[in-house]
Amino acid sequence: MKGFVLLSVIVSVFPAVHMTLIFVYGTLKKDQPNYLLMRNPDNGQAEFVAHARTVERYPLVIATKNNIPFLLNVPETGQRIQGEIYSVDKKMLDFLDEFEECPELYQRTTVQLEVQDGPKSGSIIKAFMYSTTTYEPEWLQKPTYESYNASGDHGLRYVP
Ligand code: PCA
Repeated sequence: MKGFVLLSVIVSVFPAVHMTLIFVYGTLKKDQPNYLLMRNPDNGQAEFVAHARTVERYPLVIATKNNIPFLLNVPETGQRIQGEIYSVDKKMLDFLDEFEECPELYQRTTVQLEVQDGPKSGSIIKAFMYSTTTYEPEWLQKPTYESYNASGDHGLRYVP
């Protein structure tokens, strides 16, 4: 019983121990087509942490007939990418892995981020993101974006 009480206290004081940081740069961002999936409690918990941009430059392109955003795992080309950091529980992480067809379509890799607001503003932190190393060579010739917007001037409407 004592052990249980102690454990409960530890879990309530450190609720973040079971959480994972995820950087989203595409359709999962606020106001983008798949954001509501992260807000649905049936999928798990996701808490907004901060806006951030990648420390490295990457090509963020829109590809396939469904106009899907992909951050290509090719550092030092493209731009520093704008996105949002969320703290997610295991249930949401599992949900997102499945939704993003990880590891077939995207691979969950780690990325270094510069935090842009909130208490950790200015610091460099690491998080997971869904990027891809399995792209068609011609994707490297596509226009790149610093900040993805499904309804941007590019006119490439995302097909869910
Ligand atoms: N969903 C993930 C990867 C690209 C996408 O559309 C995201 O928003 O980060």
